[in-house]
Amino acid sequence: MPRKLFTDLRLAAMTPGSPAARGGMAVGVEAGRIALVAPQAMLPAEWQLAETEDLGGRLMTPALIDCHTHLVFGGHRANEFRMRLEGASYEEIARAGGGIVSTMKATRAMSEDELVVAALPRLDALIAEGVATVEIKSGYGLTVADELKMLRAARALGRQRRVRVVTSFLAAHAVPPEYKGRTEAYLGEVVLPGMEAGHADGLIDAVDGFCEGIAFSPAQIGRVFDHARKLGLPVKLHAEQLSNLGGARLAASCGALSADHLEHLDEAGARAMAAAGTVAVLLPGAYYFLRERQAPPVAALRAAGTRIAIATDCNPGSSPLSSPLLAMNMACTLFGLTPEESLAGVTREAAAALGLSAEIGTIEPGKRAELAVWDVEDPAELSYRIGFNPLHRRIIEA
Ligand code: DI6
Ligand code: FE
Repeated sequence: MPRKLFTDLRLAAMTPGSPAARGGMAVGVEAGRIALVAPQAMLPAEWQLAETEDLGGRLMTPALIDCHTHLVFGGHRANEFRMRLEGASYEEIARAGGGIVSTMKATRAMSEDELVVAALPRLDALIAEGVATVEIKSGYGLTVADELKMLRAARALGRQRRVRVVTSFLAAHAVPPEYKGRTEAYLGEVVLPGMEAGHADGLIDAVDGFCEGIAFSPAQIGRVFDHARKLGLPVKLHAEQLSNLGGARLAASCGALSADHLEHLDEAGARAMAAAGTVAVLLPGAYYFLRERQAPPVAALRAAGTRIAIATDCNPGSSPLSSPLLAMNMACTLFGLTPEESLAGVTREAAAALGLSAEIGTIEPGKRAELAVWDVEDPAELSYRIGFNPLHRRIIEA
């Protein structure tokens, strides 16, 4: 069995309690998994003859994980950006038939292949910053056929690049115009049957929803989650982004993997999430781009012991961001995370938000050999610099 040894690296292993970075380390890889993490001076005899690559003192972290994106979509919404700069709010634009529905129209008009071609440059931007796992949601098709088309495009992206794609079924993102005023019918005729069809085709890794005044109520999301439970699919939720409807508590009570956004979360919600092990996925790109004023309650999340992940939320309406490094910087500058929390948020905690903690997110024996090597000295530099990409390379051993 061929072994490969990476030497002379500063290691940010991201295991709980490990030092921020440790010099003089070696990492050994065998059969696609990490098999050895040791000080270079103490290599076991059986590793001394392994094929070796000297990384010249560079920093090694787990490959990054973008655990919340809407990477597959048609068109753009630069026009709405202009309208918001002139004073319209995101909610006003959505209620006037713009917003998610305008991207829905562009997405319905495109084929699966066209959606893949449109998404590839965004995926490549993530990969260029060290991403090896990306979550991609449906939610701009809003018919059974168009939702499945988006999910197939997401799976196809995972075959076109060396990246793990994890899909979420987000038909409960908006009510399409043909169901205006008939939300329950939309749930019964599109969301639930679409979930079944997508699940039957192996296209769905988790079920998501948008719990908000302009989208779905907690009771309606409850219906979606009940169906997911029947199919054995994990759930997650866009919650407390623009208002507090108690979505995070609902998500926690259903054992959700994550509740995401959370600007308007209260302390009870933070505690419920911590108790359920539901990860708080913070999305500073959306907060920044929508020029929100209320930041998520980071102190309450810390006090409750809620796990915190960071993601780009890459989407055309509220977060046209395809830089996880900038999301990390914004998590620090806008939300007050430490650089260590921010790095954990795109590695260990992002893995937890996808239910993949046993496979990825830290550098320790048994985990997948999915690594990022950076031309920086201190891991805090990854959050500190703006608009600069210090990635040396990704290492993905299959
Ligand atoms: N919250 C968001 O920020 C994105 N979806 C969601 O539920 C925005 C999606 C869009 O505006 O296109
Ligand atoms: Fe989102």
